[in-house]
Amino acid sequence: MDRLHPTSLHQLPSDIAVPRYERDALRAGIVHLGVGAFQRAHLAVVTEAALHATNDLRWGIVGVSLRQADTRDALRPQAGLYTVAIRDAGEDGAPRETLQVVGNLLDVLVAPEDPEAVLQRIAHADTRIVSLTVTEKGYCHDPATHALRWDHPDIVHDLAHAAAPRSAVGMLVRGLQRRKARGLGSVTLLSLDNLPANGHTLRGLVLAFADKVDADLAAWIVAACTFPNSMVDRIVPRTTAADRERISARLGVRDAWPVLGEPFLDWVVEDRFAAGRPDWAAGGARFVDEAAPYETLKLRMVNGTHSALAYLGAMAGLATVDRAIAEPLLRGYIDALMREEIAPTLPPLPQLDLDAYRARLLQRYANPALQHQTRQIAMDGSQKLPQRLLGSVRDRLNADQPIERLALAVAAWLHYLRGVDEAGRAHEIQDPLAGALAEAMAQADQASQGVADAQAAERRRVEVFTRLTPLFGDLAAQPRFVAAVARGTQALRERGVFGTLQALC
Ligand code: CS2
Repeated sequence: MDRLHPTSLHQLPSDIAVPRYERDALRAGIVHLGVGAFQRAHLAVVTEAALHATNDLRWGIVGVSLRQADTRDALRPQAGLYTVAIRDAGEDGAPRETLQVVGNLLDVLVAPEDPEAVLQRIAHADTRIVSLTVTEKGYCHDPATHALRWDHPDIVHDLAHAAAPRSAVGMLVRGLQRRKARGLGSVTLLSLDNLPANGHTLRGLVLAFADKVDADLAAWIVAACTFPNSMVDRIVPRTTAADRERISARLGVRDAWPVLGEPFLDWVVEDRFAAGRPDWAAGGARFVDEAAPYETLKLRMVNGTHSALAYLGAMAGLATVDRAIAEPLLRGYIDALMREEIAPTLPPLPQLDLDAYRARLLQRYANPALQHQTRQIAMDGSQKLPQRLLGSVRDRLNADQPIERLALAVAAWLHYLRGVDEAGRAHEIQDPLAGALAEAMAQADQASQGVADAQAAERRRVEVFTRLTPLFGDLAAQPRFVAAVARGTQALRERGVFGTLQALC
């Protein structure tokens, strides 16, 4: 089978969308750090729509992988072309798939192999936007305070090695340092990660690092760069070998690196671009003055319930989100969690029909064609829980409102951290703080040992565990929080996921 490539595009069936702009004339206006599946199914798709709508050829993308070479190795032989498969199910439940070949990825650089090439790209005259999807842990910060972790090995390394940064923050600052030295103009730094105030957070981290390097550089960044906040939403599960086979068969040429996504896509972004931007509205982006209310809505409703579903589902042996949400008890819990405990904490969004948003979300989770793994979402809990669940907890405690369902989601994470599901199957805890979490768990178990009363012992355990301040911050000292999480962990251990949910109804 031929490979997907500009020279094989003419062989594709006519129902598959392909780039219609002059690809050879495309310039790299965007450098994207973290060129994973999410960026290729979101930013690149919206950018492709903008290119088709305007034919403004300044907006090609150069992707950067900060760790692995696999994306570059797969996409170079395809000259950067790849397929986006949008999947859902028809009325009969059978999977449906729409394919589009995206052409705006001009190159993929692999930072560990050639950091110089990445710095040169950031400091290139064509570059107007540097965007990022490096996941929560890629920011090397304390999730509770958003402060840069000066003790993070990559940050320590990057302060000492100006020419070969490893972290996203180090790469950005050293790249901007070159821009400044070359007398190049403004640039927008655009975080597309699931962090609250993602632009603002990135700005704080970049300026902290830059200030350590050179105070003039920090001042230059303040004057030359903008950091718009944004909310991004599209479910993008990991691509499997079976996906690659199926998509290649339909294309009639082999695509080694396609991505999948749901039909839903939302992107709300602050319109503060220092050096222009593509006409992303053509791809459905919404430009606003302030993204914060949309971010809170999305992080708490979508990501908060996603994590809850992931931990409870994985512990109950439910491998995918659609199977988990098909369980009436889990669906009822997630629905009530949104309706009763999360929705009341949300900032007002006058145009939003929250009931419709909730119903739509449950429908998105039920999409059987995505096969989104609960264990994939369960990763990196220490970096996710603060903005997904703990903000809602905090708001409700302050308002003196019940937190039973939110606390159960946190308890489900603790339950999951034991590393074995309810059927005794082991799972690996993938988390940048895995070591600290295991240690906190062991200390918690030890502290509860001498306590005779089961309830008091559980409270003691949770109390000791929640002393992990980078995560829990002030919640550690909140007796109502500790007690509610302890009721959850005890119930989960004694009655399992379904027994616990039954009792909650
Ligand atoms: C998920 C998100 O993996 C996860 O943690 O909750 O990636 C989620 O699918 C997206 O944020 C949806 O927009």
